[in-house]
Amino acid sequence: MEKKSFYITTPIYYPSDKLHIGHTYCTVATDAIARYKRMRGYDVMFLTGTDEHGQKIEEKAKEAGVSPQAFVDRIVTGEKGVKDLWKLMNISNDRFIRTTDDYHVASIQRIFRRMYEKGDIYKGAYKGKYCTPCESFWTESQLVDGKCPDCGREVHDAEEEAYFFRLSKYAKPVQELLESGTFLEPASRVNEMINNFIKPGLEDLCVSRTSFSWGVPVDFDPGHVVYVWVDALSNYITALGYLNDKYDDYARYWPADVHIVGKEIVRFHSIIWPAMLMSLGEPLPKKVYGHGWLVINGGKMSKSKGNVVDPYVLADMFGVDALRFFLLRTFPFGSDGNFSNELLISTINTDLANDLGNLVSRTTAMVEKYFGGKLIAEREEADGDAELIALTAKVRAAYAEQMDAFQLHLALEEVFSLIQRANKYIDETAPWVLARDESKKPRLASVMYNLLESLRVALVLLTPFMPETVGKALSQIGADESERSWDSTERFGVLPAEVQVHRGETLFPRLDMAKALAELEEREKAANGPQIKVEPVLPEVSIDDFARSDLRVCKVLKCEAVKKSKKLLRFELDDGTGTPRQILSGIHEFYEPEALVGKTVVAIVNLPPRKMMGLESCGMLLSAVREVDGKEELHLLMLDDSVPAGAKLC
Ligand code: ME8
Repeated sequence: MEKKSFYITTPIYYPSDKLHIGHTYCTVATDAIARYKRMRGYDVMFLTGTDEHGQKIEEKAKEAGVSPQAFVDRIVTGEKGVKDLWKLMNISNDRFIRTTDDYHVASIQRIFRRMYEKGDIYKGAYKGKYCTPCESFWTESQLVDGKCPDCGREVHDAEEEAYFFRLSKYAKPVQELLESGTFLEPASRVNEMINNFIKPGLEDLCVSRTSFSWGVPVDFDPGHVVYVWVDALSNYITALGYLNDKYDDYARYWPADVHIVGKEIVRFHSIIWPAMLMSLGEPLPKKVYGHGWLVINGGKMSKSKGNVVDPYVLADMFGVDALRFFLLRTFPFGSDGNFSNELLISTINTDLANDLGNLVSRTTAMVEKYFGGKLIAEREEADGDAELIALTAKVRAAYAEQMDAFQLHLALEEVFSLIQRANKYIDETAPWVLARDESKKPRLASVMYNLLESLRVALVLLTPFMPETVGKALSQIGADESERSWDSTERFGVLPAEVQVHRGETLFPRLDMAKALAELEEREKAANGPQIKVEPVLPEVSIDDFARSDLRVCKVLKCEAVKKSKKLLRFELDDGTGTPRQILSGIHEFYEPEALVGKTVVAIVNLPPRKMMGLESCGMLLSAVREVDGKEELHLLMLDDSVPAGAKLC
């Protein structure tokens, strides 16, 4: 029988900075759902990727002094970049799209043209506030005190030619879509969309810009680039081969079963995206699920607030699976969750070390101790077994229901109710008492078997959340491949009667809260390194302009503090001309004058002379200056003493 398809996506990430734990949360959640669906026998397509165009990226690249493509390449494919992070987090995406991929760019041009030819895109004028020095358009609401939010300078009214998408035309069908069935979940987001965006009136959307160039060019009107959201949203179909030859899966997977997205981009996915698809005459996705944010002390993580949490540090210290588990067990998927290191450590201790880890280690230890690792075939059932067996079946069914509704934390809650019940079953049956009496061996074997079986079912259900560790635990309890599938959990009693356990390493060691917090702080500090403020690269100068600066090697003949000045040092330098040169330099707070005599330094010698504290300075010494952790550091440029005075720098 042909498998049913299941197409699931995450948002494609802006590679404007390194990804943090909030991004990781979304992708790990999507991964758990994708793994669950595969386990249930679906033909899954799980797509993620990066959204690489737009003004923000163009500006960041400029600041970094590299091309936009080089800038995004570093964040997407470079060390500890997006792709590395997903590999580390064991993300099982089937495809990874970059919006700078050629096939995607070509599809976007065709999509734009199709909507234009249909009459849904037309040419108009984009009105806004323009900051001339920054060459940026702003909307009224983006201004800060009526000024440019980037440079704080005056802005003026301006217009630029732009294309518009007739979003207004689709207001009614989009509203009907939002109100019908379960297109948008959680249901609370539906009213938010209707009241905040549809009811006030949907305006046509500006879908091209001419004031920057890092985007997909409109092929029939070159100076325009396609609005980044039109480009980004379309990734969900271009990655399947829509209007391109790269892939051929559109018929197989579209419409998507679910787009998993963060709450702030629900608007784009539940209003603009369906309207675009209606315009293209394509089927609509079956569902958009808007998850909440991970917040810190109630506020969103952001680099400017300095409160972003680095997933690399957490995964390295606690393990990938513990981190995946924590994210999905702790925070209800549809709501915001307050992230803290304390919560992470206590969840690992309570659920993983105490409940799950203990159950695995106690059970395997007892099978080893009482049966040499291999159970005997004779069994003796007793009252109390039926309840554990019935609970196992109930948990499996409830888990499936919650997973199908993307209530990942509730699905885990179910599994843990079984794990806790199994731990209690150990206390109730007291195997150590049964073990004292040889005639109770069949009963003891039965208790052990029931524990292994309920544990096996719990572990299979945990597989989408912690694939690595669960695999190890299933090996410890002697489950082979055929005893790890979803179908194998339908029935209690699948493990062979004489199952062989292999006690192994402790899966989740208990953590000491204070020690773990202190170590984490150290690791975070080490990972961040000193905060060095990097100045943006200045605009280009010609080689001729540069060559007009006369930079020379000088030897320090004399150096002394200038009287009544805290900062100034007076240098007498041999610049190779035979006449000593006097230069004043404000570096006393960084150097004692005696220490500099005899050093080989570099000066620019063709600056106009300048008077300071009554003394003439003929040039300037070169230093390397940087701000580290908010404090200025200065290093006078010094060369090897073998370089002679008067040598020119070029
Ligand atoms: O929005 N907690 O990209 P993005 C939970 N390129 N989720 C968070 C989060 C947090 N603290 N911070 C960010 C974009 N996210 C677009 C998407 S899709 C066609 C284009 C989530 O890198 C955020 O909600 O800014 C969003 O869903 C995702 O990370 C990507 O954010």
